Amino acid sequence: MTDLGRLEDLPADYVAELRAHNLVPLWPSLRGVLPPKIPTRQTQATHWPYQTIKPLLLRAGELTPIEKAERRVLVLANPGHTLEKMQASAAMYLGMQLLLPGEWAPSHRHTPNAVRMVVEGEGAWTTVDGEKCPMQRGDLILTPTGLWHEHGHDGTDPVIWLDVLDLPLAYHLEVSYHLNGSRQDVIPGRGDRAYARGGVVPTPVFGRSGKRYPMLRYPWADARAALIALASDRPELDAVQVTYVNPETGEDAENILGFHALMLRPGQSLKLPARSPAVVFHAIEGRARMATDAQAFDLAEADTCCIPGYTAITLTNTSADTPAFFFVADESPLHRKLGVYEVRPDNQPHMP
Ligand code: GTQ
Repeated sequence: MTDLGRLEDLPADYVAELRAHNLVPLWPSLRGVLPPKIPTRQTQATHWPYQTIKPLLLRAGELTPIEKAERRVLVLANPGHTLEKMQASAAMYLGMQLLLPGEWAPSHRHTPNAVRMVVEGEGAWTTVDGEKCPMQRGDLILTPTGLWHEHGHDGTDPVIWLDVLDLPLAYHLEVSYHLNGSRQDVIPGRGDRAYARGGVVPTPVFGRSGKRYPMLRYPWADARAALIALASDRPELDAVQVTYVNPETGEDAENILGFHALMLRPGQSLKLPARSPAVVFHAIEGRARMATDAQAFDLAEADTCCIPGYTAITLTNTSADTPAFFFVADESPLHRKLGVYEVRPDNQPHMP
């Protein structure tokens, strides 16, 4: 590859004149923006242990009343992007949110898509678009773009959940904003009950709901049962994984980020090929050793980590007698829509 001309090779007065006219020569920066074979990634493999987050989040509960926070969240910020950017990867934002008994996080809606993965505690609920979704550990609750949502808590102990948003993307695209609303009227009916059986969807005489988001709550009990059935029916299957989809269309549950649940059999070591999207793993039950070519760490129960794109991953269940279950969030729907989704089983470029 020929070396391209540098900025220093140009006369200073020429560069100054270009700049004065808001012009920049491409060639000194061409390799920077189009690097050979593999993109430059700011995202660093980062591990956020729950035992570190939890006491600090409970402290936030003492320091800042909900009225002063609106959403009491500690953001899981990737140092590779600088902490101020509050992003886990190029498109993903992660936050750990605390709601104390009796508190209410008022109704709002915004352009970024969000989901909640419930980590700990009983008695909280999120009302989304009029549907009151109970929050139990491991449940996935969607709050897609534009839908009103508010959180409340009728239980006796703190409730903590993980928020995953495509906020960095929306912010970068200059489309991120919110609207405040008033307490929603709860409309009877629950998508997680109506769509409780895969392959069987409600069909009133005049046709299906046609709703873009017919199912807002995905109970952990059902996803877990699906994984256990899959593992026992398909002993040869390496990646025991399910994807959270729209039960009417089979498409990804949300437009930008993809959501999955993954099971590792006792003692299983799973090799995941390098893929273009960054990935977030959150341990719902059990634990695992997470390894890339560059580093390794142990994910304990309720821990969360982020791995940059184009990175091969080996996940090992360190328990010899119990399965481990993970919530997985990634940027794959976005990459597919953009036509840049790529798998590199041999670590070589496979440009689509
Ligand atoms: O619960 O609606 O972590 O609006 C960031 C922004 C949570 C929420 C976050 C939000 C929310």
